[in-house]
Amino acid sequence: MTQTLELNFDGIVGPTHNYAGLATGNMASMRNRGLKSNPRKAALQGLDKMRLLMELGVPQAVLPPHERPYVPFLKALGFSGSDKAIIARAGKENPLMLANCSSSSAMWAANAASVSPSADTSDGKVHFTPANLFSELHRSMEPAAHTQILQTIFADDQHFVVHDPLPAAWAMRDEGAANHLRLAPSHGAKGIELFTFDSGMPYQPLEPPHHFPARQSLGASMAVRHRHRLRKDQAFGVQRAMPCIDAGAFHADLVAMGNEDVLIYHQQAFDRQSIALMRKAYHHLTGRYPRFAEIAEDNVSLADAVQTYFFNSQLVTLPDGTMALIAPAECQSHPAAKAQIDLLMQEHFFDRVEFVNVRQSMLNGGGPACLRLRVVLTKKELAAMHPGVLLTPQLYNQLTAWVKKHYRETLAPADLANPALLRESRQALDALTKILQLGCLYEFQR
Ligand code: SUG
Repeated sequence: MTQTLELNFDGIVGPTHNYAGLATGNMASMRNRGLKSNPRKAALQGLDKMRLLMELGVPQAVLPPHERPYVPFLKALGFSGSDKAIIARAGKENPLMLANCSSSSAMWAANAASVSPSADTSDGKVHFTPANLFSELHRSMEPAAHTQILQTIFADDQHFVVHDPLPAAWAMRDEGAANHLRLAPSHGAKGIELFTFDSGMPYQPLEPPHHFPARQSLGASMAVRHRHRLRKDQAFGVQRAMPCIDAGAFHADLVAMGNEDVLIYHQQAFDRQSIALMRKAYHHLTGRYPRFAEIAEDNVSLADAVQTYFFNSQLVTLPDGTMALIAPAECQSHPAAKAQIDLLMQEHFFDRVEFVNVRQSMLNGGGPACLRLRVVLTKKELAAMHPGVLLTPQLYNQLTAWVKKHYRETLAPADLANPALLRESRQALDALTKILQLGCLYEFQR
């Protein structure tokens, strides 16, 4: 059995999952604003994806949802009175702010943090930098809770360093692992880490021709590399081509995916020079060449990629060393995406494909890969983390029963103002901390 593995931490969808149209530049979020959601279905779809991975032999863990609606934020804006009264008043006076405070967006764990495995860091520890998620108001409420949760799970400072998020400033805007790729001969070997960024200069504001926000800064990408103590020849900043962002690919994981020595990317994702640099650096470090698959615009257009979330598939290593693609069901019914998957499989970029239905998340612009944070751990490091969040068949059963007990089947935007939702959500999260043995994680519990 291999001494190093990759653990996928999926965010559990929260009880307030809804469609508020909050994310500028995220086509699905903008298009589906105001739809009724089904939080129960959303959470069960997420758990089913996790079970699939577990059954394939890919280690799986969970991250708990954050406290929502997040009353402390409304208090900071001047709302006062009892928590119930604050929710009711915010619903009447500022429903958009209430929607921001009620988003279940912490479920997209790929935005929780950037992670560097101990094989890459000069102090031999696993480093985490929780993302500051500065670009979107509803997501800017996540970093403190992500930090606390990661500190709780990875508390052992002999093996782990959980940094603070970068300063919350436009020049340091950071969206975590969704913009981070790693190439290595195997999970446990030294690899090169690619930090993609969206703006040309560290302190450059949004340039006029681009109408959607560029959510990852060069400043953040540089700072994370320094903090994680990555060697110069093992860490690179790669600029993402701007047309991607305006086409709706607001994170790099909508135009590229990788695993071990494989990188599959859209023709328009990166410039030629960066691709050549990655190849050279990989060869220099490992003595081998990585396997790159460039997907032509004629095969899967950027628009198709954004519509199907083709690149938001999870490429994972199975216990026998082969690779599987965990692709959104939307790719199965899309002729161009399906044909491209078949072709990549024929060319042995992966050996198996599984299509997963995460439709409730997809309607908010989050595919299979958005829902998970990859953490490469040695067996020793695995033994040092909090075990309560590791998915087992028993925990899967407990969590599905918990969702069925606590989650609503429909949630319309107006329901967010109902104080009963606050009570239900807190009851659910309180019960979850017991299931996952996480102690008093939430502010309302203290
Ligand atoms: O930040 N959607 C998320 C989706 C994140 C996807 N993550 C990755 N690509 N890794 C976002 O845009 C929508 C919320 C709403 O509109 O209600 C939202 O936040």
